Amino acid sequence: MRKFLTLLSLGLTFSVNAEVNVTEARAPATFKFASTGAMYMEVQNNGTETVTITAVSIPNSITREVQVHETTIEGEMAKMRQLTLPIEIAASETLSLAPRGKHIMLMGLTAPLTAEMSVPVTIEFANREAITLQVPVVEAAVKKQDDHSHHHHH
Ligand SMILES: [Cu+2]
Repeated sequence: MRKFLTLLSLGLTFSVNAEVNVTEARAPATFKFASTGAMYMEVQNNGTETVTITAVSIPNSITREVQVHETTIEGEMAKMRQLTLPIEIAASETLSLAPRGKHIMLMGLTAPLTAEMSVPVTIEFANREAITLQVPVVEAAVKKQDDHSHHHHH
């Protein structure tokens, strides 16, 4: 059975179970024609055993596919590579999914992510219950100039 948790405000700490807390979960709003989006959160393992994330999923009604990526900076180029699950979080460690680092990537959005919505994400673990979080979409901090939409000429 899954636990359903609702994120009421940013920074709220979830007691997912005795050992795992998820904080700062959010997804930046996207531009109107964006086909991809990102999701960030801090997953803290407060226990004494390794926690293993085996799957991350978001309903098909929102995005075609979910991947976990890592951004690396090579020279002046930011490159993303896909990480393969499972991902382990050692005892007392935090998996930080944050801008310019590891992140959850929504590939093939069915509609743009807008600030009024929330995105349900289900995280599955080895040997413990899956959790579903309602992750709020927040206004993106990135400048509009960084988006590709201005390359359209009519
Ligand atoms: Cu990515």
